[in-house]
Amino acid sequence: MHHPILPPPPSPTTPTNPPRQAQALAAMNGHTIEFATDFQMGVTNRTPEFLSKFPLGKVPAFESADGDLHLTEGQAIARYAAESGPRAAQLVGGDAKTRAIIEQWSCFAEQELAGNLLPPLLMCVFKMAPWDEARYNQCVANFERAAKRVELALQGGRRFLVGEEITMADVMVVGVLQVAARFVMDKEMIQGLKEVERYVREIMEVKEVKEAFGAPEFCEKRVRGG
Ligand SMILES: N[C@@H](CCC(=O)N[C@@H](CS)C(=O)NCC(=O)O)C(=O)O
Repeated sequence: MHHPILPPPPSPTTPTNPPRQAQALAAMNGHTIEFATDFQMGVTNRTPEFLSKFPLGKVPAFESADGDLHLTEGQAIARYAAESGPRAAQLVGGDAKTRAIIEQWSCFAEQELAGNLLPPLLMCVFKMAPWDEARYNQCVANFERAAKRVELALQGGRRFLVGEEITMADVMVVGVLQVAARFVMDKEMIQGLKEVERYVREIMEVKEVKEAFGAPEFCEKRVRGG
């Protein structure tokens, strides 16, 4: 059903998760996302054909099978995958209040979790940004504060962020947390995030999530630069 123009799926260890999150959500609805295998960053996304569909030249970028829909912004692509199929009401919510809460977690995953995780990864893993200790410390502190918010939501052994079944909220949040676990959410930080650790492990056991993200890995010590 989906024929997106997307870069090849990033490995589960890269922070560019939106294609993986969409892949898991599409699979829950019985669909497969086809990834472009010949995508070359900085080349394919500069071609007139790509720019005519996606003027900003950014990825992830998605084209529907009928060619009628062109989307960028990972969150919107994931939402379309979640809404396209029999489990739509479960994944995005069956009423306005539930939909708003699930949307809140999706925004939170992108802005509070991914937004604070990305700068340290760009500095220390991808070496695409210069080392800046003050910024690194601030981002890690902001990330930890956001992760504590997830910890609070999971108190009492809750398995899902919203309701009693997996939703898009879990896929979006765990999509970022599992990358954080590999690089930033280390032994020291996880001491205060025991429910988060359990939750990430449990959600990553869900078949479609496991197929998209692989097995969870928790680092001993967070990456650093300098
Ligand atoms: N807000 C967008 C960000 C997408 C984005 O910044 N993509 C980068 C790669 S991770 C890109 O395509 N850069 C190419 C460019 O800036 O020309 C999303 O969440 O999908």
